[in-house]
Amino acid sequence: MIFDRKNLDNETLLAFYKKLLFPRMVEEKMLILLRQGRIGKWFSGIGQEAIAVGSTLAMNADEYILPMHRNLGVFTTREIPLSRLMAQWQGKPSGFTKGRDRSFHFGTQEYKIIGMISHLGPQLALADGIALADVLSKRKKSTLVYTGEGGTSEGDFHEALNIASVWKLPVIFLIENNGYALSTPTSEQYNCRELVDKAIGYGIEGRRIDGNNILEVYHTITELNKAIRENPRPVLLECMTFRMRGHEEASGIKYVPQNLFEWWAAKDPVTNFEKYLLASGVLLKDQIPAIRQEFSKIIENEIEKADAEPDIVPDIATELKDMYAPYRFAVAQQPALPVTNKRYIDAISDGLKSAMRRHNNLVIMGQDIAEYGGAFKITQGFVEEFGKSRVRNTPICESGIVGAAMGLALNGYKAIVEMQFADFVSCGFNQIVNNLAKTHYRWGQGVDVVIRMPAGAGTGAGPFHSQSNEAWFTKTPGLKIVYPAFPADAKALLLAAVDDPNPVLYFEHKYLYRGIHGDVPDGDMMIEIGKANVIRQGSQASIITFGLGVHWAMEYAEKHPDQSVEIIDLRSLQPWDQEAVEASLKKTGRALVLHEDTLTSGFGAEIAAHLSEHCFKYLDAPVMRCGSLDTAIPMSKALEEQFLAKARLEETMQKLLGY
Ligand SMILES: Cc1ncc(C[n+]2csc(CCOP(=O)(O)OP(=O)(O)O)c2C)c(N)n1
Repeated sequence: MIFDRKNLDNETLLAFYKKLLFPRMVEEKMLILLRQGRIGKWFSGIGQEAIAVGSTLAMNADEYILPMHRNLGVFTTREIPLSRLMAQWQGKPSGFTKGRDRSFHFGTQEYKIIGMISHLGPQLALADGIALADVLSKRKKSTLVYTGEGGTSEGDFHEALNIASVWKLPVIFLIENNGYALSTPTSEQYNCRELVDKAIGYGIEGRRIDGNNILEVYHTITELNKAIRENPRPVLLECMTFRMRGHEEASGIKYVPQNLFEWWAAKDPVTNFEKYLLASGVLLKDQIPAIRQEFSKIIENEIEKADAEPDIVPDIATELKDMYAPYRFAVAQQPALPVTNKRYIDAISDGLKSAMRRHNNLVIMGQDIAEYGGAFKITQGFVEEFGKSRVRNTPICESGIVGAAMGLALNGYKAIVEMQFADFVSCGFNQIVNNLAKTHYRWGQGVDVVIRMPAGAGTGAGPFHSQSNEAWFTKTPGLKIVYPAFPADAKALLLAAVDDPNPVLYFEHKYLYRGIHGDVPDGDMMIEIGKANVIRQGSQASIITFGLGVHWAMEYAEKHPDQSVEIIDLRSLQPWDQEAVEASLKKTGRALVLHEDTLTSGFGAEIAAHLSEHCFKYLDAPVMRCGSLDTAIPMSKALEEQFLAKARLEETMQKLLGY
């Protein structure tokens, strides 16, 4: 192995050696602790340390790194005390996730490290958002994100590189090519000659280097950083290395040919660098035992410190509270604002514009939303007022853009993502339910992102442009979900969603866009998320509904003036207003839960279950549900009408009142 020190002095080289040796020694200790059952899982990075250490040394301390499961060297090089890492691995209180997540699955703003979730791939787009925040703030910074070669097969890899290239984001995408993804060799993972060749397809620079040579890693990334901080653009960097142990310590290595281990053992990053330093007189042979002894002592002490820490005492209230970033809705003492009569769609646009004016750090992203104004023209004219850097057309990649939105939030921005149709959120599902939703619970970081969801049927648009998919998300703790049914609520809930530091899914019904209008306050006004509205008083039965269902219920009530029907518009589904619903039921004794979503496991099931459990003694009839047919949504008018819950509203109400 050839080492080129370039301009590095002896002292720096010695410091690099220590940075490289330390994680190796920690790893060796981990193998012992693992055998003793004092830590759970361990993904060894032995043999790959030069990448983690060399790359971290090349980053400035205030630049973000997004490492993977084998990159202990990132954490030690950034000098996180080993006792805190141990506490994290043992699930102790002073760990980064309070016992809620394992191994390296945590982030820390203090050390500018954003750890991965278990899923391979999503971290790549987070780096895009972080870098975008730097570019928008005119900070000359680089962001470094890792993936294994196996992870490059995920769609998230493609989306993140494409976005970074189109938006010229200063991100180093570092592939740690260690030969195997669990048991899968590279020959079964990809079929290009070298992974770095993929850079050509994205129109970006690619480099392939020896990942076992710390100086090559350090110099390459230092040089790339210098260039991309000044002239922002992404780079794909393939670092060749080898996984010297099993995928994780329990999984064995039988499938790896022995000769590969021998070949790569000769290229060991620590011993080769040590040899080089000895040969060049930077390190003296008799210094090594002293360095090792010092490290052993530190390691023992730090482990003892973590061992001495008491275990976590479980507390349900704390767990529930920490699911969400703290937020107190300030009940505004608003003067009566002048109003203008507006369509639902214009109220949304109005709310968005107000939000953009209120928050200078708010960025909207979506397909065709800039000059074109979006598929429904909600952002028409926004580019003129807010500019293209804050009103961003995106490539067609929902997962990447939701990930980039989270990255923006991690780096001080707020983001709104417009799904062109709510149906397409399925392509960004993982980022929402696993990254956006779980991050605050895991390591205490709020994710200030709103996803706009143009949802619902009624326009004959068929199975993939009409879905009511709120129930895909209502069962995911960590998300807030709102669903306005009127123009004033649409504006107020949008402003509230943007104000809230948690991820909020904002459902807007396409059928209502141009179909309804109402008075909307001209100024900024918010409604507290989680508060329902009793829009019609009654004494015989309560219809509990939201979205288009509210309008069906109103139509029903008008058609039946002889029946005294109370209508509750939930407005928010997560959290939902249990108090208002219970109060209504106690008054009427009969409840119908109505929604446009299909019946089985629709959100109505949750409300019905809640009422049966908590309000049984007030019920004069079983709680009934009225939902759409348990089929996909058909296109033709007659079929769609038959599908929708509205077709069964009369008969269900008859059943409820006649019981
Ligand atoms: C989306 C997803 N699919 C599958 C897995 C299970 N899994 C965990 S690590 C791993 C192999 C990863 O290989 P690679 O990306 O090359 O990284 P390495 O472990 O070799 O460092 C697999 C399949 C996962 N974590 N995420």
